[in-house]
Amino acid sequence: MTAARPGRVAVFGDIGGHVDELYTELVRLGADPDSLDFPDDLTVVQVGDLVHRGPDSAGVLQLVHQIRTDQPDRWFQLAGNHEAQYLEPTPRFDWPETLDSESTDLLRHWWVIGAMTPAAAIVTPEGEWLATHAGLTEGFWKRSLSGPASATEAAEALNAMVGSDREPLVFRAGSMLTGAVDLAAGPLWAEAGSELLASWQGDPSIMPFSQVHGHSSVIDWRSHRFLAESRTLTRTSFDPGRRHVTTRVGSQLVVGIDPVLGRRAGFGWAPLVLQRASVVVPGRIGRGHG
Ligand SMILES: [Mn+2]
Repeated sequence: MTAARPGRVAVFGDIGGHVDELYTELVRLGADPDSLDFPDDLTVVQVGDLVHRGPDSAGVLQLVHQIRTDQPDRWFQLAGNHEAQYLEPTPRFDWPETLDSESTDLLRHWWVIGAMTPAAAIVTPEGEWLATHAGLTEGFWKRSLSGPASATEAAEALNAMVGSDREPLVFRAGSMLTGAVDLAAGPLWAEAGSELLASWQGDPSIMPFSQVHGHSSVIDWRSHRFLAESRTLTRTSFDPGRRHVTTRVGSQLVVGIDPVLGRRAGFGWAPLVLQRASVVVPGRIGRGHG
């Protein structure tokens, strides 16, 4: 278990191969433009999908690898479905790009040593947040994790699946892969509106912690088309300057931060910055294999 000291925790959405966008945001947060040394109060959680789509996936991985080597325990990496393309055993999807062998080896290495995990918890004075790539659906929380009461316990249960015979559950698909809506879709695949948010609408009061996720969004930022049912949208606010979507679920929040950078980016976006926060990644150290 790793806990960084309390400070600013910047949660980055899907980078998708946009190394220049990532660099610019880190410098905006106070990282040194040359060394990328972080200011003392800054820790990063990245929710996966570092790679694919944009111009330089290998460059993104090299940048992240350099930061993590130079500054241990300042960058916590989660796995997205695009990283999972290179892990075993996972559902594969058709994608026109393939990473080079160095990039592939790095992702597999991170996974087996626990340096890239399904989940992290972020602890703040106001409460706990669970960070995953796609969000934790109510069905997965209840049936696959037995309903953990805190984000730290949820992250612990998710991360403990890796390297166990339950590991395939981490990659449980959802409608984006199968076409069929699944209110127990897994934390790397749940679709934001129809699966993640819809799953908690039966009884929103039972979601025990807030969540932050990437992967998909209840708004198409280009067309401004909404991709969720009206009872979700009435509880949702949009921050187009940062490309954040915040939905109230009972007394908790679900914040979607996938900026949908696409192939060319070229618009404003930002990580979600939580104050007086610390990151807890159960299972990250001492898992004993790899
Ligand atoms: Mn994704």
